Amino acid sequence: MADTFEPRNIVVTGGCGFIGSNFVRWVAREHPEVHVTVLDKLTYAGNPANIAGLPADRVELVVGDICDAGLVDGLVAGADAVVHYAAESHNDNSIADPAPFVRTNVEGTFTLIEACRRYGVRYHHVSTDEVYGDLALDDPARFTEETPYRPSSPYSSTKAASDMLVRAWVRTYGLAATISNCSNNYGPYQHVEKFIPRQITNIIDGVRPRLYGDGLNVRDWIHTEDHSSAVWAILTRGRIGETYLIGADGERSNADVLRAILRCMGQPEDAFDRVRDRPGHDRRYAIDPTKLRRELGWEPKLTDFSRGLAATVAWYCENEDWWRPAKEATEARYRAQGQ
Ligand code: NAD
Ligand code: TDX
Repeated sequence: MADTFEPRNIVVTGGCGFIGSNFVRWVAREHPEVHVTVLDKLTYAGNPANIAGLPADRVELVVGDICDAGLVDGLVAGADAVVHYAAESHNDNSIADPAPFVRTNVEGTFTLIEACRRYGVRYHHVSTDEVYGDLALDDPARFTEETPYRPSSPYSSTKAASDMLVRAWVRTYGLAATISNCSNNYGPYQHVEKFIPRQITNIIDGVRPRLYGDGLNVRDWIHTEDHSSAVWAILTRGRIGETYLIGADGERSNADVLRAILRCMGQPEDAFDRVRDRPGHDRRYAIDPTKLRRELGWEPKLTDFSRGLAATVAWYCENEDWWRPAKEATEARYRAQGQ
């Protein structure tokens, strides 16, 4: 399907994080006509190495805070579109210290949409399925665009708040915005605090993986490449003011994912420890992506989870230089939480 909006200059916030950097590399590969300005504060989760080696005339990094209205104004004024990935993204951190989540996720979004409103710039808001709360394991339902918001954690409540700001700006000011709510991403460049990279790197280090609670919680996994193609489809062909759910029919329990990692790495399937559960731990997420598929003709490509997981394991085995510097501090934080 042909793109109906053809941006040439886009600002990608959080483009040095996991999903943002995968999107930047995807755009550089698939759309060489597009210039990308990455705006990233380089928090503990941001790493310029994630976008290193891309053509300097097409991808530029500006180090700064999305809450800095003056900086944001200058960048947005010269752009056709803003794709907003920057966030504090980790649930466990939000439970330990919610303050940066409110600031970056709520105030940061406010700063960006104000600038987009001022300059009439197209805005795409990257959000999460966690805004819908959770489902019971035996519930036949999946989340749709009509599911009421019911966030559980400090992280997901700040993402829900940011979605609400965008919806209000669309209705009140006519902001040219779309919103996507995606399920759990996996793939290369994901921080070692997250479930899959944490367990892979623990096994590399000879440390037993850690499963929260009974491990029956279900997450709906999608490869980050498929998330990127979906965001591009929505940015260029989505209807203004609409929300699209992104998912690839990838529901799996944490215990199953962990056993698959152990198998893939030649370990016994029971070589893990159960640890203290996450407070307020959501039971199950599940996305119904019908609207995105029907309306925009989007289809995920990397739907073979075992293959994607094996490639991800191989990436962490081959890129120890990338993750090693973050590992010790991350595990120290978990130790302090009894996890
Ligand atoms: P991440 O933590 O890996 O990356 C976040 C990036 O944002 C980092 O580069 C960080 O430096 C930057 N950042 C943080 N605060 C900033 C600020 N104030 N100003 C500028 N930059 C700042 O996160 P991720 O997992 O890549 O998630 C990216 C986005 O996708 C988030 O909005 C998240 O809510 C959403 N999302 C994530 C998932 C997932 O599975 N990880 C699923 C659905 C949606
Ligand atoms: O060591 C662990 N053991 C464990 O059992 C860790 C780190 C996690 N878990 C469990 C908790 C979750 O049920 O694994 C599941 C996945 O955990 P995370 O990787 O922390 O992801 P989650 O909390 O599901 O949130 C992710 O998906 C939605 C992203 O971090 C969010 O940014 C996104 O919005």
